[in-house]
Amino acid sequence: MRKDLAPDLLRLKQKERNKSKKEKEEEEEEQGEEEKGIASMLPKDFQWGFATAAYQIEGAVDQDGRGPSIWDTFCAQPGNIADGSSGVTACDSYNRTADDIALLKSLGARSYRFSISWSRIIPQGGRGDAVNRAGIDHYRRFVDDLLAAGITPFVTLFHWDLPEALHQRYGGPLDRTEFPLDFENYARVVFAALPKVRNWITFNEPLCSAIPGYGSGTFAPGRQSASEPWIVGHNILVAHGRAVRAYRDDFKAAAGGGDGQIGIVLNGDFTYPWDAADPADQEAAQRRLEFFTAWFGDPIYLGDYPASMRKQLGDRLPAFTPEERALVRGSNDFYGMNHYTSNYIRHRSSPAAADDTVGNVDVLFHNKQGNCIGPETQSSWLRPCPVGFRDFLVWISKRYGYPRIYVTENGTSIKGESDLPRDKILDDDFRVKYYDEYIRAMVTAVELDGVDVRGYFAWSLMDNFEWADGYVTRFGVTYVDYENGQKRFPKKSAKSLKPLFDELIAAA
Ligand code: PNW
Repeated sequence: MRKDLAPDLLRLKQKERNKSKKEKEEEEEEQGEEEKGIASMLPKDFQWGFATAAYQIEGAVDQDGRGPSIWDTFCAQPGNIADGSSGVTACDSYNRTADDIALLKSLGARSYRFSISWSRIIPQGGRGDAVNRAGIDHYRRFVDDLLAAGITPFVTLFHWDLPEALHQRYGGPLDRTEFPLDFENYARVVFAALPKVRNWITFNEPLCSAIPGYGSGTFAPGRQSASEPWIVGHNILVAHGRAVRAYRDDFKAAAGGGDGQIGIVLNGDFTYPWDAADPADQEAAQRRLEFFTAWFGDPIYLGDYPASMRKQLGDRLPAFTPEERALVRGSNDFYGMNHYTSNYIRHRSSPAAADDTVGNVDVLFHNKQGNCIGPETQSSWLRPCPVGFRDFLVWISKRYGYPRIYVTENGTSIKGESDLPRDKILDDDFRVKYYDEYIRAMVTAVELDGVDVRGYFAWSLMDNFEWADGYVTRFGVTYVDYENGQKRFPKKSAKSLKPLFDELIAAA
C-alpha cells in the first residue's frame, strides 16, 4: 500500500503508467533491473474474463420447464422496450453453451460471470414450490464444462429476473418476510446443486431492481412509486444477508475446503462537483454517491444507511431491526463493483421532491466551465471517463476499509454501432480504447492507491438484450448476428483483453 504518496508524485507515476508498453520496455532496458519495481502489477492469480446475465442471453424461455419471470411479462407489454423486443430468443445461449465456452476459451478468459434464472430452478419461485430438475441439470453441466475448459465460474443468483409467480403472490421484494425467506431457499437449492462453484454473487445491482423497477417504472415490474424503491432495497439487503448466512453456515466449509466466497454486486457512477470551488456542490457530489452506492454499501460495511439518506427520506427509508442489522452487517466476503461512467453534480436549493432518488441534485455531463466528462455513446447515461474509475475505486476502498474488490462489470456501448455494416462493427476501436484506459486506470489504483482488486469482468461477452433498450444498444465484445441464427463474431475489443492482461499481470 502506498496511500501516503503526495498528489504530484501520484500524477507523475500515473503518467508513467500511461506510457505505451513499447516506451516502457525501452526505458526499462535503459534503467536496469532495480527500477522495474515501479511497474508493480496485478497479482498473478488475477481473475479476468467476461460477464453476462441469464435473461439477456439465454432465450429458451419455455424450454425444460422454466417458469416466467417479471421480464417476460414486462416485455410483453407494448411500449416498455425500445424496439418492441424481448428475451424470447436473445443469444440462444441456453442452447449454445458449448459455443459460449469455446468463445471464452478462444479469448483467453480465465473466468466467466453468468447468472442463474431463478424460474428455471424453481418455476413458481417459492420455498413450498417444486424444484425443476432439468433447470438444475442444465447449470450443473454448464459449470462442469466451464471447469473442464479451465474457466472459473462466478455465479450471480439474481440478475433482475424475479419469478413472475412471486410478484403475483406477494409483490416479490416488497414483502419483508416472504421475499428473504424464498430467496434464501432458492439460494440453498443452488448452493447444494453447484458444489464446485467457489465464487457467488447474491444480487446484481439492487439499485436497478429498486429504482427503475419500482420508482420510475422503466424496468420490470414497471411500478411507479415514491416509497417502494426504499422498501425493495431494504428487503433485498436482508435477503442477501440470509443467503450469505446460509452459505457460511451450511455450504462454505463443505465446498472445496472452505475457500468459497460470496458477496453482492453494487453499481455506481463516480461524481465530481459541477463547481469544484462550491462546498454545496462538493457535498452534493458526495450525497449522490451515498444515494447510489452507500445506500447498500453502508449497511453491509458500516451497519446502517447513510445519514444523508435518512435526512432526506425520513420514515420512507425502513429502519433495520436488530436481527436484520446482524444479518446484513459484515455480509460481504468481497465487494462486487459494476462501473461504467461518471457525472458532474450540481446541488439544488429547493427541497427534494417526494419522488427524488438521487439526493436532490442535478446529474450532468458538463461542469461549470463547460468541460464535458466524456464522449457520447449509444447509452444516454454512459460517457467514458477512465479517471473516474480510479477515483471511485479509491472512494469505495477508503469508505469500507480497503475490501477485496472484484470489478464484476465494466464496458461501453458505441453511438450508432448497430447502424454500421458488420465489418465496421467488428473494428470497434472506441471500445478497445475504453477497455485499455479503464483497465489501466484500475491498475493505477492498485499500484498507487493501495486498492485491492482481485478480478475484472468486461461487460459483456457478447451483444445481448439490453433491457429497456432492446437489441439496438450493443455492449458485447462479440457481435451477435440476430438475423442469422445468433452467430457470434468476436470484435477487435474481444481480442484486445488477453494481451492487455498478459502485460499487466505479474509473471508466474
Ligand atoms: C448494468 N443506468 O445495468 C447491468 O448489470 C447489465 O445487465 C447491463 O446490461 C449493463 O449494466 C449495461 O447497461 C445498468 O441507466 C443499467 O445507469 C442501467 C444503468 C446502469 C447500469
